[in-house]
Order: sequence, then structure tokens, then C-alpha cells
Amino acid sequence: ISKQESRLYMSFLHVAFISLFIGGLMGLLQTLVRSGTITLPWGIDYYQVLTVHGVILGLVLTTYFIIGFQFSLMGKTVGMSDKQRKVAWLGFWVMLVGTVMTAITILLGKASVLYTFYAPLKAHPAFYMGLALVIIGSWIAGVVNFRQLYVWKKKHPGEKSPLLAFMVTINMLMWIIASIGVAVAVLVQFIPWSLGYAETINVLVSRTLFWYFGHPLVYFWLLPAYMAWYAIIPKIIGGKLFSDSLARMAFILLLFFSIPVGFHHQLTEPGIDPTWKFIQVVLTFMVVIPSLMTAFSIFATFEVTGRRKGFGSLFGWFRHLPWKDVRFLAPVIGMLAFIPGGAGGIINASHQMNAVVHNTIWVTGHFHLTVATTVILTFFGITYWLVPHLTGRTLTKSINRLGIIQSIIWTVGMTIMSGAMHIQGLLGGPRRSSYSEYGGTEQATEWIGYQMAQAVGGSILFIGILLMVYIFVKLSFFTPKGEEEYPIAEEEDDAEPTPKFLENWKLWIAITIALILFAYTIPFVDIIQNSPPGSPPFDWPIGNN
Ligand code: HAS
Repeated sequence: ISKQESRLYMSFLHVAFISLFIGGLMGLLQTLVRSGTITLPWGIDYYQVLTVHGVILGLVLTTYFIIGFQFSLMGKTVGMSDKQRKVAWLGFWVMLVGTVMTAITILLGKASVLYTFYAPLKAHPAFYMGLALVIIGSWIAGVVNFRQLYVWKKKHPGEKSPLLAFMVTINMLMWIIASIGVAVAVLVQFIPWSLGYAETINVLVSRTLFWYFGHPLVYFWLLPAYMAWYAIIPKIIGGKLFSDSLARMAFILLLFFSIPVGFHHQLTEPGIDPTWKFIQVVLTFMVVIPSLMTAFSIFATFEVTGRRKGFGSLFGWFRHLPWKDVRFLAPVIGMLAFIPGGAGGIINASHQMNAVVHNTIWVTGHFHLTVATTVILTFFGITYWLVPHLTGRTLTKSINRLGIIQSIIWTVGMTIMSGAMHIQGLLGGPRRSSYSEYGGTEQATEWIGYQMAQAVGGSILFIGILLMVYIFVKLSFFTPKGEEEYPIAEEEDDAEPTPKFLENWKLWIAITIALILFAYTIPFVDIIQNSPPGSPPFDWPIGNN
């Protein structure tokens, strides 16, 4: 990899790890405030801290890590020209200017609107403008990725594209199609409203546009983890890719079904016809299928590799796995966390059960298992080889050992914190609330113990964050010079050829758009037609209504 390329990829990772530190600190503060252990000084508001935590970790850390990692995958598999690199830098700077604008607005206390930022909460216009820039910067990155694949295909007519490049393209396609929703909300609703050009805002439209984006957002986080599970972990365990076609098919299904499902976040919301909620719940259950395919293929890879190495008994293959290699251990803990995390998601998506858990801290428990364990531990697992590979250093034995300790700390902290959140949620504990005794009600006293447990888990996790930031700095600047492998698994020698139709991009995009139109057109028209007077979707300039 050239110096210029690694500088680009590492810049994204630097922003990601600075975010990890800041966002993690805010997380610690939150659990301490919620448990009544501390009160925030200098008039800092709980929701300000919660917004920094959610925006910095949920939106900034993830997006930068993903785009940096994906660029490296594209560079490795299909190459990156000088011109593409320059445009990629443009994307980076546009994103960075947007991120700084957003961060300053939140830190000044002018945008305590949480990471979901839908109306009626209102922020300073600079917050929305910053977000718009982050989105535009990420689109530039996506377009560079598409161009990279296109140029490669021109040079290799008739050949199938490398699997990882195919996967990156799917993820960026999904991201761009999904973020159009939030971009429309930001440009057409929020900016005019926060600038004072519109007096009111249509809350349901803003929430619907947000969740049209918000659900695929979680798959935008998950898919890079799946890239590592499908195509990198097999190489780390000394095996081969289980099935190129199955992996591609799973990604195509995720593209289809990630977007037309936003209503499962709005099941309790009035103003949306229950029939359409039902239809989107059915589509949500469809999006579970590619994850089950992924689970199946990972188990199969582990077993096939173990048996090939001569571990023949029923579960003997389990022992061959490189448990002491942190590049394997961290992502595998992530996979294991996805078993309860995914099951929790299925509970959330089930209309009746959603009524029990919605807006309780159970939901917070769910996403700390999914994004903050499954995804993040996989990203950490990637960091252990990607960073030294890019900086021309090595993953030393002692850093490997520290990494194992880090993974264990994370597992313990998260089990305590997320477990307590799930239970407190079932007992009715609300999410997104600061410390309160709720007038000494009996039910609220039941929650206190669980909130203390969350503070204990949160403190352990913060130690894990400090350790991870230390490891990142070591791998970036201090471990001995050398060459670290970029592990990409090969296909089995006797693999069936991947069918050509899997690369029919036009067809996949057309089906995706058709599904979105099917799931959203009628309910959206309904929402607009049934909006109460005075809240047209886009009521600006003032006086137009
Ligand atoms: Fe979710 C709320 C439904 C997956 C993140 N989710 C959230 C929120 C976030 C989030 C951030 O239907 C909160 C949003 C907010 O602030 O309001 N979620 C689902 C469903 C899935 C799901 C059906 N969520 C995720 C993922 C996330 C994520 C992934 C982040 C990365 N979620 C919901 C719903 C809500 C929700 C409702 C709204 C709740 C409400 O009322 O507000 C599915 O995608 C899950 C499918 C997954 C599986 C698991 C497969 C298992 C695998 C691992 C295999 C492991 C192996 C280990 C093989 C079925 C792939 C082998 C190891 C060895 C050692 C042998």
C-alpha cells in the first residue's frame, strides 16, 4: 500500500478513535448521572451529554471507521488512482468541516436534540448544516467507491468483481439511497424551520423521513462487520471463504430489505395506518433472513476449517479456533453478542411485544449489544491488523495480550450494563431520562439497583475504551516496524462458479426502489393528507399556509 493511500485511510481512523474517547467519556458520565451518583457541574445538561454521546459514537465514530476501512478494502482489491484519492480527500474534508460544526453547536448547548434529532426538538441551524455536510462528504466517498469498481470492471471485462469490493458497493448504495431521506428532512424541513423561515414543522413527516434512514443506518454499521466475518475471519483461522455466492446473496437481500422497514421504529405512533405498519413488520422479518444465512455460513466455515485440520469429533473443531489471537477473539465475541442482540431485535419488531419495550431502556440495551458490541468489537478486531498494516508496524505479542484483556473487559462491562438495561426495561424503566425518584413510587425504586449496575458496567467499559485508545496509539506510532498481513480469504479450490446475475446492479437497484415505493408511497400520502391543519409537511416561507 502506498504512503499516500495509508495516510488517507488512517486519517479516517484517527477521527474515529478520537471520537471513541470523547463519546466514551460522555457514556460514563451518563451512567453516573442516571444512577444518581453524580450531578453535572457548570449547568451542563443531561441531554447535552446524551447528544454528544449518541452523535459522536453512533454517527461520527462509525461513519469514519467504516469509510476508512472500506476505502482500504477497495484499494486492496480493485485499486485507487491518484485522482480518486484526491476526490476521497475532498470527501474527508467536507465531512470533517461538517463534524466540527455539529460538535461545536452541541458543545455550546445549542443542539441537545439527541442522535435521532427529529422534531419537535429543535437545534441551531449550524447543527443541521453540519450534518448535511457530513452526509454530502460521505456521498463523495460512495461515488469514489463506485468509480473504483467501475474502472476495475472496465479493465477486467467478463470477470466477477472481488467479493469485498462488491460488498462495499452494496453498503454505499444502501447508504446513499437511505440518506436521501434524512437529507430531504434536513434541507427541506429542519434548516428552514430552525432559521425561522417556517413557523411549524410536521413532526410525523420528520420522524418518518428519519426512520426511513435510521434503520438502514444500523445495517450501514453492520455490513462492514459482515465483510470481515465473511471474507477476513476465515483467513485468520486458516480457512477459506465458505461460499462467494451465498455472501453476495446475503448482501443483496440486505440491500433490498434494510430500507422499507422504518415503521418498526414507529409502531406506537399514531397517524400511520396499521396495515402499513404490519407490512413493514413483515419486511423486517425478511431482513432477518440474510443475518441467519450469515450465522449459518460462519458456523460452517469454523467447522469445515477445523475438520480439515483433523479435529474430527462432533465439536472437536471448536478447539482448533485461534482463541488467543485477538484478531479472531474480538470479532467472535461480537458474533456471540449478536445472538441475544438479534433475538432482542426480533422481539422489538414484533408489534405486540414492541408495546412492552418501546421507549424503555430495554431498547438501549438492545443497541448496546448490537452496535456497541457486535459491530464495535469487530471494528476493534479489524484495528489490530489494519492499523499496523497501514503504518508499517506489527501487532506485537504484548499488544495482542492487551487486546485480549480489552475484549474481556468489554464483554464483562457490556454484559453487566446491557443485561441491567434489558431487565430494567422490562420493569418499565424509561430510556433517555436523567436521574429521578419519580416521587418515590414503588416501581421506580425497583429500577435503582439496575441503574447502579449500569454505572458499574459503564465504568468498566470506560476502562476498556481507555485501553483501546492506548492500543490504537501504540499500533499507529510505537510498535516495531515490520509488515502486518492484510488477511483476505480465498475461495475453495472446488467452489462452484458464482452466477453472473449476482452482479446485475441495475436489477438490484430497481428492486430496492420498487420495494421502497411499495412500502412508503401510500402511507406517506396518507400522512400528508391527514396532517392536522397548520402542519403541512413543508410550510415555508411563513404565511404560505
Ligand atoms: Fe435494532 C431499535 C429491530 C438489528 C441497532 N436497533 C434499535 C436502535 C438501534 C438499533 C440503535 O423492530 C435504537 C434506535 C433508537 O434510538 O430509537 N434490530 C431489529 C431487528 C434486527 C435489529 C429485527 N439493531 C440491529 C442491529 C443494530 C441495531 C444489527 C446495530 C448495528 N431495533 C429493532 C426494532 C427497534 C430497534 C424494532 C425499535 C424498538 C423501539 O420500539 O424503539 C435484526 O437485524 C436482527 C437479526 C439478527 C439475527 C442474529 C443472527 C446472528 C448472527 C451471529 C451468529 C454467531 C455465530 C457465533 C455464528 C437474527 C449472525 C459463532 C461462534 C462460535 C464460537 C462458534
